[in-house]
Amino acid sequence: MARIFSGIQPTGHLHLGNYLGAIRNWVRLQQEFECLFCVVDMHAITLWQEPEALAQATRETAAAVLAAGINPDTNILFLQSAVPGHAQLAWVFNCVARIGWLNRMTQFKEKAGKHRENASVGLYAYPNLMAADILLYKATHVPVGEDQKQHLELTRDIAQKFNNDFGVALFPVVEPLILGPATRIMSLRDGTKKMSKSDASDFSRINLTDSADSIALKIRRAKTDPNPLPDSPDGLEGRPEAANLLSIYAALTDSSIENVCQRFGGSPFSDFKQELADRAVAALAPITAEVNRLMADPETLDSILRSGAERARALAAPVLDEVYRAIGFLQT
Ligand code: AQP
Repeated sequence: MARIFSGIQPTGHLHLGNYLGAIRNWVRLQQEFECLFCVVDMHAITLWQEPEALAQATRETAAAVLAAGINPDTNILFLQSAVPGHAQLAWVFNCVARIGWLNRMTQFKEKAGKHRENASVGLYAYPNLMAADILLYKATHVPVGEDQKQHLELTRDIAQKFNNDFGVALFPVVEPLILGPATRIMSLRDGTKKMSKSDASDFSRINLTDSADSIALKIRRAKTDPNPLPDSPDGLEGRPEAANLLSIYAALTDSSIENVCQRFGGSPFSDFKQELADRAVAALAPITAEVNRLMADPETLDSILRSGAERARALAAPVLDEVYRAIGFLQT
């Protein structure tokens, strides 16, 4: 059976982009695939995280995944740091991947910015850890957003090089799953930047923990342009904020941008924003309520994560044994 690995970083409040671009798809995928869902706290620390905030965001992320509808009995939901195999295999991959490969990763360049020399080694080696996350379970498919496609290519290169170097057929060729119409939700303040947990402005994103009033206010304040909505997608050329709001509406209503343009063409943004806020609140309110309920019961949440980690460790152990044998590590 095809196996899926998906990760999400506990770097802040989860937002509508994480929901529409990732978690909502995971909920659908759990019907068809054997799935591992991982809160990748080790990836999170490649950039500075306040320890208390990290712990809080880790629980909140797990709670949001559960609240969105992931079943922890039929899937495995766990914390990356609770399964040592991720770090162990990542070290092996640090020795398989080439520096030239990592130098080509655009996300490192974006995240390190001008202060490259000051970036953590972890941020640079991040794609090797991501390859380890996936290959530790011999996952066959990974649902990724556009921004992660390059890292997945690298995972394939690492798997292939390992297999060639050691003359084994240990790792599968991992396939990306790019799903749904809303693979990239943009910031509400700037339609050319993706909606992100770490954006300094809370008005740039709709958090899964926002109240109905706050969602409506953020949508009312979302940047637009002075023209009315177009009646076809062609009219969205050069209007990134309008395109973003329409694609959010399309994703929330499971319809196409064409249909949304036909429905709202000629309307002022004020009318459209009201409808959009209603749709967003209707989709998110049940999730928010469930996140709050789970956050008030950390024992249950932690016990779900503990059981997930145990099951993940059991899957990882034989793969790591195979890897160690192939390399020539003595198993005493
Ligand atoms: N704006 C987005 N639109 C669609 N999908 C998105 N994802 C993230 N932002 C958007 C998808 O959510 C999943 C988990 O992402 P992540 O938390 O591992 O890392 P990220 O992509 O770096 O997310 P953020 O919110 O932008 O976090 P920070 O600010 O910490 O970097 C992935 O499948 C991602 O594609």
